[in-house]
Amino acid sequence: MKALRILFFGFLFAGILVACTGFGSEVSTRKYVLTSGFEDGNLVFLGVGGDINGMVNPTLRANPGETITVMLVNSGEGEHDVSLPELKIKTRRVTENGESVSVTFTVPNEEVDLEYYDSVANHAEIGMVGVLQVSGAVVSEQAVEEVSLYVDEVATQAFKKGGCGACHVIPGVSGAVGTIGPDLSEMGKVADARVQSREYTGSAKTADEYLSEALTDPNAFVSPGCPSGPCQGGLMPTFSGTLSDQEIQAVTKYLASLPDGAIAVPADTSAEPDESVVAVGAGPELADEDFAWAKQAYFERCAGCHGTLRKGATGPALTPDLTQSKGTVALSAIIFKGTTRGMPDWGTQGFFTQEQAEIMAKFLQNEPPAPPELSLQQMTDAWQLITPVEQRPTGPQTTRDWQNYFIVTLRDAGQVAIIDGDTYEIVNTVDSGYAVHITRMSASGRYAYVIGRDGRLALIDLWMERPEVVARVQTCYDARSVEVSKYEGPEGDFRDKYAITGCYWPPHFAILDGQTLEPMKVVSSRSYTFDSGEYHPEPRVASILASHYKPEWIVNIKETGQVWIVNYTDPLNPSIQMINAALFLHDGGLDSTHRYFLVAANQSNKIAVVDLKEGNLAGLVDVGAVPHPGRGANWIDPEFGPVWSTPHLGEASIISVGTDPEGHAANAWENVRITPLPGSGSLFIKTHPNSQWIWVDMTLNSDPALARTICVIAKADPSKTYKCWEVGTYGRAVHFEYNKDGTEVWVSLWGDAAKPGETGEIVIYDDATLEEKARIPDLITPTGKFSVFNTVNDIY
Ligand code: DHE
Repeated sequence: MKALRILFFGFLFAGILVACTGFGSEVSTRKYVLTSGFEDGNLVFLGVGGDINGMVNPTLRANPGETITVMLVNSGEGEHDVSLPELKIKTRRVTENGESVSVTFTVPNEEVDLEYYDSVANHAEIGMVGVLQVSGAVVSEQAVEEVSLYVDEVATQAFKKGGCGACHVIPGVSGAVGTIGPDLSEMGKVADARVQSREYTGSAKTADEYLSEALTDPNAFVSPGCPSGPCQGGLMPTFSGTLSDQEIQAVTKYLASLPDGAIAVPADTSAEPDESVVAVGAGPELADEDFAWAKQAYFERCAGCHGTLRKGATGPALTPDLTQSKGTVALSAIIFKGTTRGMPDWGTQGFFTQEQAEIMAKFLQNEPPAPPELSLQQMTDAWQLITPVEQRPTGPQTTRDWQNYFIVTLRDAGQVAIIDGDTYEIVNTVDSGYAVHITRMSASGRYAYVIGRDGRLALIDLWMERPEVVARVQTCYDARSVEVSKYEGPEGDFRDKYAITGCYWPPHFAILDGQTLEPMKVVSSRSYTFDSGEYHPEPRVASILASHYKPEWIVNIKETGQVWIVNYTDPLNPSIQMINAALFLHDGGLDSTHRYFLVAANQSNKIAVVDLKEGNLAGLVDVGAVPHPGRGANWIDPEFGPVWSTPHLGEASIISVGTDPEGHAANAWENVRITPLPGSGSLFIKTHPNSQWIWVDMTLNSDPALARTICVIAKADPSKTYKCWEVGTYGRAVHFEYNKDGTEVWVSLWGDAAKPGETGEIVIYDDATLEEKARIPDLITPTGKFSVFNTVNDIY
């Protein structure tokens, strides 16, 4: 295969040599070949062949008085030259892909360091600059196998230009360690086998044609072999417009040569990049208005998974040292099309245009802007007590069964609807924070606490005839969780006394007066990772749960992997017990006895179990890819006894963990059962002690039909799904909630706020028969629904 490549590029090189200038009559004893390229988002010179092969802005060496040749080959990234100002040398510009120029000259007869650079535009400023070192220590000749090395160079540069390493493992290409698409290490062999296989749907007859087709018409055949299962159609972009014909041919030839023709990666650019030494250049330029748009869109769509400082958690880290090598093309394809591992397809869903996906891709290659902090005083200054406690009702003013209210998130309206669970009437709709996330109830059930992603918290009094917001506060700029004090026992009665908010940014939690929301205390979660003890500047506060056992909150610190047990008996001086658990703690719930708290460490593929009575880690359970339980589901497995279940974002299954260390000791904190689902992308699962079913969604599946499909599993036969069906004809089915007596299940159909008739609705099912009972139509993007009674009592 190597020979083939040499033949192919022999033609090209004939052209290059004809184009060379400057050899003149001098006899050169040393030749260096440079090409233009990108490294970490910067334009650079790359060494080709010999000792400098693959090196960025290589140091060229010569003996004093030696005559050497420097050749520059344009790899397609604009116009370039080579200048050595001290020697008054400046080559002509190479403007076309593959065009070359060379210059032969005699270096000074003394030891000296001479700068060489590209004098075109600001290329030197942004990275194309190196040193020619004249020193008596250089003796050996620099032999350049020009032809074959240049072939590889075109291919590796094209891989970088296309950002292929963001999704694929590509031997010989530094930093190409992506796990979204197939591993290309043996692509030559694979392509040979594919064209002959029955499953192949494209029109190629040879391996080369197959590879070329994969680059120019990737949907002709979608590979079954991605790391997390079959690859997703439509994700791989076409490179027809991005790479030149010559580059596509080089890439094709290189891939066809694998595994035997793999280039050895130079020692200083190993395939597993050492993050501590990766140089970060300036990211691609963005106009001010594009930067401002991307900053806001990142906060709204991306920060939740990737972090405000982009250090990663539910989604991977997106700091420039990692994104620049992926490049704009690959990043925008991922942003637009999503991945099977849970990254939403923002473009296909209509949230970003292709152009906006590119702007976001460029934004991600720049340093994240520093977000502001928020002090207790600032929280207090903005706090609003709308109806003081003494002006509120002293008993329920309504004749409705307010404990059977559902507080329904209307996500994109920034509101919640309070819906009567008996009559399905909307009792009131109130404004809350931007993109409302969750609601929790006070221990008596009287108050609902609604938190938006923007950290705005609204307190609603459900005793009012028409429930209204009685207080507001903002304790974060980016938040996901709120909880209340629920304990009543020998240590005191703390019901309805305090509230706590958990913030993504700034990374802290805040303790508030439960009846007025007056800020009382703020505690930073910035700390050190539990395992390696590394400082983390942004450990976000994920789920928070109130213990029924003690006056304590269970506060999950995502990036440091610790569960903090916060005792609130003295909220101004709270004591915190730190329990080491697992990195990337996210969402979770209690077991049926309320003694144990089970929390998903989502990117660690684990469930951590905390014993709230003993205050220690009871277990750590290995589960599938990216578990996402919501609060999970508690039920009795016919074979394994009491279990708690979670579905996954990253794989098509539910797993069940044994939760009864006394009655079923052998199963306790073990992954005892896997129930397959028709697709991945699940967000929520739910059941009720009175129900024979477990309900599960697949909200983030990239197949629109599966995204609006829900399934039920019979507790009597949990080895498979009992029934799956589409909840509607548009949108995504998400989140379940039971009514107070456990006879009905409410499911949200999450639509598009901009499409009248398809904005969203709630679909209500009879839990016994699974028959649809009613729909509450024309709601704006309903997502979570929280029954007052079930939320107070942690029934799920
Ligand atoms: Fe949520 C719960 C975080 C995306 C709807 N979500 C939670 C909790 C956390 C969290 C930490 C647990 C709170 C608790 O129990 O105290 N959610 C995040 C994210 O970081 C993430 C992945 C990305 C983001 O940018 O926010 C995310 N969540 C979503 C959504 O896209 C959902 C479907 C719609 C939305 O609001 O944007 C969504 N999350 C929910 C709901 C719950 C929730 C409905 C409560 C479930 C329950 O039954 O308790």
